[in-house]
Amino acid sequence: MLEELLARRNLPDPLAFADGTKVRDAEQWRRRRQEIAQTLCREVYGFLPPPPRRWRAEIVEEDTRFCAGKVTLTKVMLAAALENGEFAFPIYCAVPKAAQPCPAFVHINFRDAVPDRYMPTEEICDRGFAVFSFCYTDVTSDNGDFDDGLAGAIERDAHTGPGKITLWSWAAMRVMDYIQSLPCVDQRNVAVVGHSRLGKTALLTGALDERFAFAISNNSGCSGAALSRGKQGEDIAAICNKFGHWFCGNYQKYMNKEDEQPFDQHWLLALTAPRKVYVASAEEDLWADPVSEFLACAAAGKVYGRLGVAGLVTPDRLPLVGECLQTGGIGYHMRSGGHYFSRSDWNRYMDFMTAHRNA
Ligand code: GTR
Repeated sequence: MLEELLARRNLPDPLAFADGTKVRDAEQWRRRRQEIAQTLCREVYGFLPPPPRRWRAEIVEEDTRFCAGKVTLTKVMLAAALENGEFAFPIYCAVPKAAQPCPAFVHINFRDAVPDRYMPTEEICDRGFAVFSFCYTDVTSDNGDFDDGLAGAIERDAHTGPGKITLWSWAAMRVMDYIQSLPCVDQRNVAVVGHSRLGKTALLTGALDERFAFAISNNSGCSGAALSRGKQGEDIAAICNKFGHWFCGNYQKYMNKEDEQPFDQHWLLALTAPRKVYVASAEEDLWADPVSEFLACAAAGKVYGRLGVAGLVTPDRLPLVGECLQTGGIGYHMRSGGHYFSRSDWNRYMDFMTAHRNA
């Protein structure tokens, strides 16, 4: 049944190079990965600014008694030297004291609060995970102002320069730079996670930065985890009309022309292979389109298969509400309810990371 549903979407093959030759092994996949990354950056998200020439971290606040003393919470300013000067933004680091080094999340959040309604910090730390978060608008505003924050510190090409999603991704990578200096974190088990527009951002981050062992997208939908071909709810025209600043200029040319894309969103998921990627949908989130999110996982699973690892392990049918597929390298669940980043989503991500923890 799934093969038939996928065939109807008429998807471009991530395992075929632009010249038509097929990827046969992991070595060729490494090259094809580069080709896919170039395509998605050039056509959808814009190219990442280069990493900073220099960066530094300064702890500006520290609470060693957070969560009744179980957790150390620090506020750290990360400052990077860039083309047009220095750019700095605050991050919030909640690290449990027990069982270090611990696996960790980089959570790209809508707010800077700790905890936050999308981030149950104590529950996360109680399960042995650290969580490093930042507020996306502390990096650059969520609008067409490309002079604000990080955007103002770099030069940007109108067609292929970074959209705002890419700039938020770049910041998540700087959090990873900082994490790499911390002995309290299990470096082999760091995830990047976000919800909705920030789920799109988390997928791009995990796709492009192989230091992340897990990329987790909560209800990311259009131009995130969901296939664009045949998608219900939001489409490329709707997203570009309202949120064109999230993307590079080139993306506009695919408005109402989904079928002309030489790629589709399963390529974004596939970039994480053979590392782990997780997509979560919500039953009532029809704007995001759970079916198109799920089918993208099934399509990306073929890349995992070619690399000799399980991708999406699923019965041959669409997912049921409440179903949780965590056996393969691609995780998926369908939560009941609407567009939201809930505690149950977090718990499932932690289940998956625990089951797939890298030794
Ligand atoms: C919606 C947008 C979605 C999703 C969401 C969000 O309005 O159309 O693509 O990203 O915003 O980020 O909350």
